[in-house]
Amino acid sequence: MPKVYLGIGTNSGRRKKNIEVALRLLKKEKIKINQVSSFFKTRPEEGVKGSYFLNGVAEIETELKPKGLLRFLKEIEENLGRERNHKREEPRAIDLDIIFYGSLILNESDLIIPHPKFRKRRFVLEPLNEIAPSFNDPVTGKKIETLLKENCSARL
Ligand code: PH2
Ligand code: MG
Ligand code: MG
Repeated sequence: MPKVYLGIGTNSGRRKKNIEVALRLLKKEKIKINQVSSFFKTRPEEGVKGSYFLNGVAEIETELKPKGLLRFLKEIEENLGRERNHKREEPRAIDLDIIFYGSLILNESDLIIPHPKFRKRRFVLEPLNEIAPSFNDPVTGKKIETLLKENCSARL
């Protein structure tokens, strides 16, 4: 089974609790959680309102195909109180994003893998570098540790 990396973010409600519940719900589907990174306190970026985020990543293995996994992640987000028509600038109890699905490259209107913005996001690269520094981004062929150095060191 491919190694799948999920970005996890929360900036409303009881953040730690939200993460615990999301991880518990993930295990209910045919999902094995291999590793979970530390969670970093980060400032909301890209115009999102509200106070600080807790951001981390998890490495999972699953028999679900990408679209099935996406559907399941949305279900968990809804279980945690996120509305279906959530506006992108509003705070969120939980946000679960597929960063990588093994070495798959997918470009569809409802799902792009690898996640199109992760290379610029320190709040993803930093925790990812903690659990998978040598993982290769299938699009650029670069390792996570390289992407982190290249894209985020100027803002250290
Ligand atoms: N997610 C976004 C936009 N901005 N900022 C932080 N710090 N953490 C996030 O997870 C995040 C964000 C879109 O989902
Ligand atoms: Mg997101
Ligand atoms: Mg999302």
